[in-house]
Amino acid sequence: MHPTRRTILAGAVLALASATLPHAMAAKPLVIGFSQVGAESEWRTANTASIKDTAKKEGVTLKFADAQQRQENQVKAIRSFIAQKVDLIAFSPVVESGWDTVLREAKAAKIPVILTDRSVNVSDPSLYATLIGSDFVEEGRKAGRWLLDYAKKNGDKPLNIVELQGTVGSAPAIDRKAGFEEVIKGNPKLRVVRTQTGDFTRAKGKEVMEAFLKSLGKSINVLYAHNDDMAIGAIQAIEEAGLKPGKDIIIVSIDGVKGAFQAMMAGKLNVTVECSPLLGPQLIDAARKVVAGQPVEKRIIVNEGVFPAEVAAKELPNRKY
Ligand code: GZL
Repeated sequence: MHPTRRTILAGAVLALASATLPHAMAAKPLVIGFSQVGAESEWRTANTASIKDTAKKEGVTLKFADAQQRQENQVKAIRSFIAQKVDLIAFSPVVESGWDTVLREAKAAKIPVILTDRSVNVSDPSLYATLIGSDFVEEGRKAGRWLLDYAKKNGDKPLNIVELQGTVGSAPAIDRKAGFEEVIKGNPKLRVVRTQTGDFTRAKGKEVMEAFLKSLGKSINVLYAHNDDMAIGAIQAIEEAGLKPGKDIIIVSIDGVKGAFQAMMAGKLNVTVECSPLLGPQLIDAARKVVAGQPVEKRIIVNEGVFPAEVAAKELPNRKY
């Protein structure tokens, strides 16, 4: 074949290949295995929706597993993601401890891990790439500061506080308790007289508040709940006991879900400290960077506010969860 003709033909083949190549070699969608704590609260429902919606919008293949608040189910899910050779594993650890073994298996399989929402206690911090979530100690401090201010404005009389803790061993329960105590220890008239877990659910929050009321009755002045769902459950118990939530018993809570704003508008809750569940966009962004071998911050903090009852009606229309 004449050289010129051969050159033209080669050029045509190259042009055809390069026209089809991008399509044929289009990056395959990112595959993320996500193990979720469960569906225990309004907050969790909004967190799951944020992650699923963002994955869908971003063309990410999400393999999603609900652990029903059991660590063994999360470990099983992570092992299944390893077997499926996903590109990245992400999870919200139901409790802080007991993750070293399975995270070492992920590392051995060269699958990066991202923590969302809650942290873990591991011997080797390289077992996860980053933690995306709130500062729970600061959320506890904010709750404590609001109560200090309330006490000062109300004659600084002694206040008996009952506390509904989150899931035993979980980062939010440990840290929200620590932050709150750190602040209220500054006023000896504020005393936590009972503290027990309500496992972040409305049902358990109501059940434990009933027990508090049975043993302490009208001597309870304040309820500090580690999340709005337990506070809303407790509100039902307080009303069934013939007392006025938000008045006979001041209620301080955390999350900032719509149910809390509605309770504040009804005068039954006094303040909620925001804890944003809308972590989907930050998770997908960090996942793409980690898989591409780009550096990410070891700790990505979500910034949040405090919403007292006075602003509830104005703020509710702006709430996204
Ligand atoms: C906080 C999250 C907690 C919420 C609860 O980031 O882990 O778990 O405060 C949820 O509502 O159940």
